[in-house]
Amino acid sequence: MAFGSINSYPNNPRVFKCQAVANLNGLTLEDAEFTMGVTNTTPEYLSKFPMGKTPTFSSADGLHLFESNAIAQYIAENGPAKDQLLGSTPAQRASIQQWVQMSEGEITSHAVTCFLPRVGIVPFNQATEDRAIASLERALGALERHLPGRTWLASEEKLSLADIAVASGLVWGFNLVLDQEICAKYPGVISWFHKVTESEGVKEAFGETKFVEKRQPPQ
Ligand SMILES: N[C@@H](CCC(=O)N[C@@H](CS)C(=O)NCC(=O)O)C(=O)O
Repeated sequence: MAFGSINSYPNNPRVFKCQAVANLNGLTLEDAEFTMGVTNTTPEYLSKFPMGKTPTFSSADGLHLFESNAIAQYIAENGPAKDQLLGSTPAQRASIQQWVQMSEGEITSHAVTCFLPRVGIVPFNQATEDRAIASLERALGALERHLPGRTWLASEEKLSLADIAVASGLVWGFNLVLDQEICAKYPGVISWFHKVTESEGVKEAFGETKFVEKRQPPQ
């Protein structure tokens, strides 16, 4: 029996994160029937997920969650990889949370700014995109300073939810705007990203990340 179901459009990096955690815990997630802009505006959906956004999660025993990091945390709590993913001491758990929260506020939100005009949801604005790329580079710089001497972001021995969340935040960035010229400045981040996304359980969820050669404004 599936552990729960996810509502989302296809190829959503926020779902890759949840699926990777499920894989590491040996849990199955189902894809619910979902059409963006339709399903998430229905009274039934809004009664369970009041923001009307995606991804959302319903567990087999009736828990409904929105916010992808809360979903990933809940899935992480429910299996043998719990301590690896979330930490087993207060210090480890706080360090992992630090990166999980950083991934949404400092990475994913700026990557989304670059994604939306490319799928026609908002008009393209060069100044807005430049600010988003500068913010993404600030986060890349932080990661590049943090990684030397480390294999994983938050725990010494093993990949944790910190690595999975930050890597998922970077996917749209690498797909769309963090091109070869930018990536060349952050070799430590690129090598860590490959290590995360080639790890057992993560690679099946993320698939192959396409890196943009030269960023272009949307056509
Ligand atoms: N912080 C939320 C962000 C969710 C989010 O903004 N989802 C977008 C799609 S990527 C959405 O549903 N947008 C629809 C809307 O804003 O109405 C999370 O991590 O789940």
